[in-house]
Amino acid sequence: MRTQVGIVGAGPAGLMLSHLLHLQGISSVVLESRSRDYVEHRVRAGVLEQGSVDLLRATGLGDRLDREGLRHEGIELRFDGESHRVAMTELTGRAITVYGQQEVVKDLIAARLAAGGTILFSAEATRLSGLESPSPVVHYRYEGRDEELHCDFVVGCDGFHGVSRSAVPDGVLHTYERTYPFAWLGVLAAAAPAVDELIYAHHERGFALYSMRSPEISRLYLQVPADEDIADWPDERIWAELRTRLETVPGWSLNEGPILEKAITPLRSFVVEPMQWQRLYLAGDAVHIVPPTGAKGMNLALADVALLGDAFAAWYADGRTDLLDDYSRTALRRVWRAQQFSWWMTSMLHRLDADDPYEAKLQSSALRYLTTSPAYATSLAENYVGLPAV
Ligand code: RFL
Ligand code: PHB
Repeated sequence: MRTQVGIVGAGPAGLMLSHLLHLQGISSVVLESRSRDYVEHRVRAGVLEQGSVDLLRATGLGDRLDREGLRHEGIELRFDGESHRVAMTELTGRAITVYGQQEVVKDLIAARLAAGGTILFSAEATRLSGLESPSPVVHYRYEGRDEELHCDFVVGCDGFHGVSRSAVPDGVLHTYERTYPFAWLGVLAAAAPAVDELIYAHHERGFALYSMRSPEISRLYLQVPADEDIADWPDERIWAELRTRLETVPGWSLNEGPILEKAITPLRSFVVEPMQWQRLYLAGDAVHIVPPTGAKGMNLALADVALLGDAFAAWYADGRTDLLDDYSRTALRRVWRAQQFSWWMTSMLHRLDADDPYEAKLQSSALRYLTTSPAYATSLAENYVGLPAV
């Protein structure tokens, strides 16, 4: 098979890139190791920055998002038995939209298939070759056979565990990373959200987050130790811990309901530089991971491929290489802003070291400062809703 741009991975990055290329008249094929059903039902991110919403609308994907997405103009911080609102829209003029990642993925798949695009599901890329030539190849397994996808460029959008990054020879890439001694236990519950806005709660037993997906579905997270086993968390224990960490304000209680799904995700900060080698471009979680506290992962993936869409358009329209050459440098500016913001939010809100009361005092002071200083709160708000330029 031959196409102009070969894309590995049908997450938000790969699918959005294929959609953007199609709008520019550039052909692409997306290879995805999982089934369509699997990627459409994988519960992950939920917060779209203003810039991501603008991109989805501008490329014809705004209809269901505008009908079902929940626009939020603030977030709540809970700590020391108090509750404070960060009025994001008042402070920045911008807002976030709560709309599940799997809904973005469904909308993108539907748009690509309606336009006659090719997404091969259950097609696992096994290796890349010829990246230094004008015609690189993605080798993949499909329906029990070894196949080849020949293209002008390969874009690795295959997430943290994908194969694309490892096609770059040793010594080229630099890795920057941080692991945290805790993870998030995330649950999806058939319970009406008890609030209109997200609650980020700092508690001596650990961080908790109250989010949602719709007027009927809540999405909740608990900080747990990094090596925690989900089998040790029956539903009753999860609800009890959520109540302890979130019901800290007099007269407020959460709504409980059947837990539809639960999983534990480790927290990690990770960046690989540069994001390109020869004819291979890397985007999204394949080259950078942020802890979810800043809600940046999916937004960064979309921002990467927005740059790539313009860069390939310039190359195919008039042979311009400047945008392709600048891709890594330009993308990394936003990536590092999100890294710092996500690390800062994570450090401020989680229980770090139980034996270090000094850390806990710093956290309380930072949280209190956010509630008294518009300048500090604006810094949080403008990063959270997404900076137009970085
Ligand atoms: P994805 O979504 O991981 O997609 C990669 C795809 O590549 C496929 N693949 C392969 N396909 C073919 N051949 C191979 N060899 C392959 N290897 C892998 C995989 O099956 C997959 O379909 O990466 P992408 O597109 O870069 O998107 C990144 C986002 O998914 C990720 O950053 C976010 O989910 C992170 N994240 C959040 N981001 C936000 O912006 N806001 C949030 O509120 C937010 N909350 C979260 C999150 C991630 C979480 N988890 C579970 C990691 C909350 C959680 C709990
Ligand atoms: C979510 O709704 O899944 C969510 C919201 C905010 C975050 C992370 C995840 O910071």
